Amino acid sequence: MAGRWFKPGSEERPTVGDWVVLVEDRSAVESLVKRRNLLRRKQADGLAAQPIAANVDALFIVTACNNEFNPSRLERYLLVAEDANVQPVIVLTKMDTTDTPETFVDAAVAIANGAPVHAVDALNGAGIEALKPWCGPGQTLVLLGSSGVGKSTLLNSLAGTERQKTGAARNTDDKGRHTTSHRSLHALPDGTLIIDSPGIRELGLTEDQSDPAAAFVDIEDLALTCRFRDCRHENEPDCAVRTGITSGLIDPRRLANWRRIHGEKAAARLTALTTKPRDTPKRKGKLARRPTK
Ligand SMILES: Nc1nc2c(ncn2[C@@H]2O[C@H](COP(=O)(O)OP(=O)(O)O)[C@@H](O)[C@H]2O)c(=O)[nH]1
Ligand SMILES: [Mg+2]
Ligand SMILES: [Zn+2]
Repeated sequence: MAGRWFKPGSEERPTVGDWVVLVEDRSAVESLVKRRNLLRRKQADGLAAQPIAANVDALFIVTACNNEFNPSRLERYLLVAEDANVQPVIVLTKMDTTDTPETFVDAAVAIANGAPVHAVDALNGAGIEALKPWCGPGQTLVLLGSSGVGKSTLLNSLAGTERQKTGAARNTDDKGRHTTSHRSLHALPDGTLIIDSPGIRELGLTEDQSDPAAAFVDIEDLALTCRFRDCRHENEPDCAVRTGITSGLIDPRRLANWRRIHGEKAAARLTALTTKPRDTPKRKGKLARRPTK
């Protein structure tokens, strides 16, 4: 890609899943074809959004039937899918390692907002038939989830051959090493395109992304009947959300996660207001010179 591609923000740059027009001798990218959608996450510096993949038909949110399973993290992934208007599918790997995979399935269904939830043994293929409706010619899937949950293993099983190296998880904490180091797109024999990615340690949400909407529809709906429009569901009188918790309608963990995400959103707004335009080299220099504590 010519240097001019690196002048605008990273969202304007071709990313995995994009279609591009090449110059006639195919030596350079001429233009970027308009995307259908773009999955993105917040960058480590908190400023710009980082593209994950473009033109995606389904986001496979991969987690395992073990200690890695975390509903609050799943809710973040659901927001990422919602932001891009992409169909989320929750895939629970390692169902062969537990006697009670249904407890993980039930916990995922409780927060999935109707998104499909499937338990699989990614290693030996049990259960992966259920993922076939999202496969086929022209279908582009993205695998996202923590390191070691079995994303690359699932890709290999769906492909029928070893496309990606996989890593043995450490037994102590169920966390894997980062065996996959970069995003890659794989064409399967049946025409499916699968984008494998390294594990995401921390899933930051961008300013506009962190507006909990459909992923927290139960809380948002109840909030409409709080006495105050800007109710934070803390000490305000006539708070319908807190009443919902007392009556068992809302899981307190969910409200805590909703609050945390709202707090991050406020912080992101503040950053956006107090910093110069994104991606400028000047700003980066400034950050680099800031004294470390
Ligand atoms: N028993 C079992 N092991 C799995 C399953 N999925 C992945 N693994 C193992 O978990 C480890 C990490 O898998 P890997 O695909 O590299 O995870 P990734 O970091 O998400 O790509 C490997 O040792 C896999 O063999 C599964 O469904 N069942
Ligand atoms: Mg991997
Ligand atoms: Zn309230």
